[in-house]
Amino acid sequence: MKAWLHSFPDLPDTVASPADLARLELESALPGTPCTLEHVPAMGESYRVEKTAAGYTVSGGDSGLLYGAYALITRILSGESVPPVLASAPKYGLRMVDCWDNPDGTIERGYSGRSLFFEGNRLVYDPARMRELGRLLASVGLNVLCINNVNVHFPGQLLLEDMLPEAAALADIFRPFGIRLMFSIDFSQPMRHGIPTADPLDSAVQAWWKETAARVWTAIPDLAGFLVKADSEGRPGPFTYNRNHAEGANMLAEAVKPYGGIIVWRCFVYNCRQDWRDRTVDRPKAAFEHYAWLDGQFADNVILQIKHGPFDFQVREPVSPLLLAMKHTNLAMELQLAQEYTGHQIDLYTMIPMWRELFAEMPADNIMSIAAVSNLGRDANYTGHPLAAVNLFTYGLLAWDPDTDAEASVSRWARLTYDFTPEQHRCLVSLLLSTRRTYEKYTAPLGIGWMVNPHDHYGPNPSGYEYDLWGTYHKADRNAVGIDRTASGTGYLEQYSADLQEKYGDPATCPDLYLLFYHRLPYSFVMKDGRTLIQRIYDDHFEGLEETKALAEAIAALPFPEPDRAEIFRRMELQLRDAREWCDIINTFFHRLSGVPDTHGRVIYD
Ligand code: GCW
Repeated sequence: MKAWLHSFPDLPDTVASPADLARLELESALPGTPCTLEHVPAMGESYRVEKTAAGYTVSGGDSGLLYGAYALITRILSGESVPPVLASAPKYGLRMVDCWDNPDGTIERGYSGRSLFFEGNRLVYDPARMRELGRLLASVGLNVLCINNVNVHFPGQLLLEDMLPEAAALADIFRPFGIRLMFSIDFSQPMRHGIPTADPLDSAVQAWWKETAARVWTAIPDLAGFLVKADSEGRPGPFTYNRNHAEGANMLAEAVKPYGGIIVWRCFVYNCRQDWRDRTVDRPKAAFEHYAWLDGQFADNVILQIKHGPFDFQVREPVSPLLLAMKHTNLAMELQLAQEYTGHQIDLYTMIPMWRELFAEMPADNIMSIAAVSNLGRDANYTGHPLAAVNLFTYGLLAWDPDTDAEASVSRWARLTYDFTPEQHRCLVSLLLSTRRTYEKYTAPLGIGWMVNPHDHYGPNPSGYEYDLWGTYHKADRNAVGIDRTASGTGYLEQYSADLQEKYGDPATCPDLYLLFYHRLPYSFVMKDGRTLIQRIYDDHFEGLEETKALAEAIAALPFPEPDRAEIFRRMELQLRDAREWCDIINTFFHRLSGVPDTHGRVIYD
């Protein structure tokens, strides 16, 4: 079993550089194929692989050589033909994986076991597993790993204080893989050191961060930077001192600048203490309102990291208007591999079709970097569900090249993981590509989002958040459902350009799958295909359940090797149970409210 390179030989712990590693990997993966490496430092991360009479010549800069080696290895092992010249450069500078790992070994929104990096409030790890992880990430071109949760509570802060030697040793392990570490920091951290404030304009605060940066970069000279969640869901930030986020981020940026460090500043700022009675606040508007006016005011070494949609990693959201608005600021788009709202790595959910849709709405040049919340954990297969690894793999390819084709990349992962016949392979790829739509059908309808159990975010609960503080309401009543976000409603749509306002503003032209994100509509609303809104809701849910049954049958017919087989089947059973629960609860919810029967007379439980 190839298992996407897990089963490769363990790497020696003495690898000096990406070039050395490239040589080792080529020798062990392609024995008997002579490969020559040409180190061209100016090529940086880019590579060129050329077929020669005897074998291949791989040229590239430091990590370019390694990426070239993996490009060749993964193509050959997946049975793809290698063109005479294979040359590539990454589109985005920082291709980040953000782990939400806590020092006590738990992972916030983690579904693959405990942390790979922490236990008992210490940084402890298995070096052999770290090398294996380095190989997985580098083999798809990922180059930054933030190891700790953006929610930095004490003792997470100790990373900068007394876990630095262990962190430096970890950075040494990842360095030959072209991977740099990043740390999440707590904006109020100076206050643990006798400074009475964290005001970014206070000179003692500024001096503390400068000294800290000097200490941290002395220990880890190539640390990529700091990741900051400020004024978000209770985390401290500049608002406490009446400072804006440019003032906060720029202060940190100045401290890390001498070392080439970057401040990645998250824009997940909204009122998480909203009164559901208050109709004047519409949560998706928040990020744009907080940041768009600051465009052009951030230092060069600040990157604003913006979640892909205006809410929070729902199954379907429009592209965040902030990603389209800030033309004079370095931006990173944040995706989420961890399946927080997409089935907890129990339900099958292949993400690349969704990511392709995002890029169809947003020019790839709008961003300079890309990040994804990790789906990794200490489980032997790293991603809990064996098939969830496809999301890490395809994310890497997309972060390198946003034009990456969904089917081709899923297909490469499948070939690198399972030895199937061509027919079985085609079946697996098409199943994986279908899973996002299936999940979307049986969960909250037509872009409305949420409807999950509060807090853990798994399973249906149509009004679980309806009278809560989080700003995620559907306002379903006996006549209608949804929130009007056009100019006549909350005005959210006005954060977009005129052409998008036109496309989404009229329910007659708004694509069906976004209808209830933008509009409040009566159940009798007639959709483009002639069905009523309520009938469409019922149909989608019944279809989602039927598709899941078919998925389970097709998956059962594929010869997955153990231990994957047992794990895949076990989770498929749970997905089937949950899809049924979703289908019946959502249909019953809308049927009870509307009183409208299903035109096909299928069973809806009252
Ligand atoms: O959706 C919320 C999650 C939190 C997470 C937060 C964020 C790390 O439920 O668990 O906190 O997003 O992105 O900061």
